[in-house]
Amino acid sequence: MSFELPKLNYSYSALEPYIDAQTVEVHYSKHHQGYTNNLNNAVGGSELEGKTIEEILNGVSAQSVAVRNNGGGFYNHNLYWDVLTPGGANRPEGDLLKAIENDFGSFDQFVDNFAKAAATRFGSGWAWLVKQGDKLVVSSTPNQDNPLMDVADVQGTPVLGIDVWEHAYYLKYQNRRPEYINAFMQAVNWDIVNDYYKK
Ligand code: MN3
Repeated sequence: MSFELPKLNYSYSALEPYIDAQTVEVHYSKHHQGYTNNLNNAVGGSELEGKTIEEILNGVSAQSVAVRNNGGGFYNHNLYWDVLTPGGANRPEGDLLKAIENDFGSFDQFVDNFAKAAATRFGSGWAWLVKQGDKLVVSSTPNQDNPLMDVADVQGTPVLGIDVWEHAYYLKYQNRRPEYINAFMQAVNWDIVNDYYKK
């Protein structure tokens, strides 16, 4: 069994004007495909074969740098494209909204915290909304690390993640990472984030 690049359920231009078609095409068909291929190469023939990606990431401290980087890259981009699926609620509702209000004070305060974590991550990495038991927290990780990894400073289940590698925004936004973060937040499908929250 090997890991497969999940189908993108929308066209490359579907995230415009927030994320341009060329960026989506290269990011999905080159970067995400590359992490997937390299993960399969790293896992093939090892004791990791047959494990889920979550199982691999939970114990990643015992694995090679290739498994850590490409396993993270595979998982992180699966989540990224999923939460950007066009349509759905543009703000959280129900239990997720209540949890955000409980843990951050308000949705706007959460957005501020999340955007700040994304903007201040030095170099390449990700910012996250993370479920820790009944609690929600914001964190960020370097490279392709994520909160499922036993090496992460803040551990838990990711429910929303933003890629702040330059390959995610440079063609359209160049050095203006905060503009990309703002655009990303307007493209998030909160119905799907809610599904991750409830899992
Ligand atoms: Mn990326």
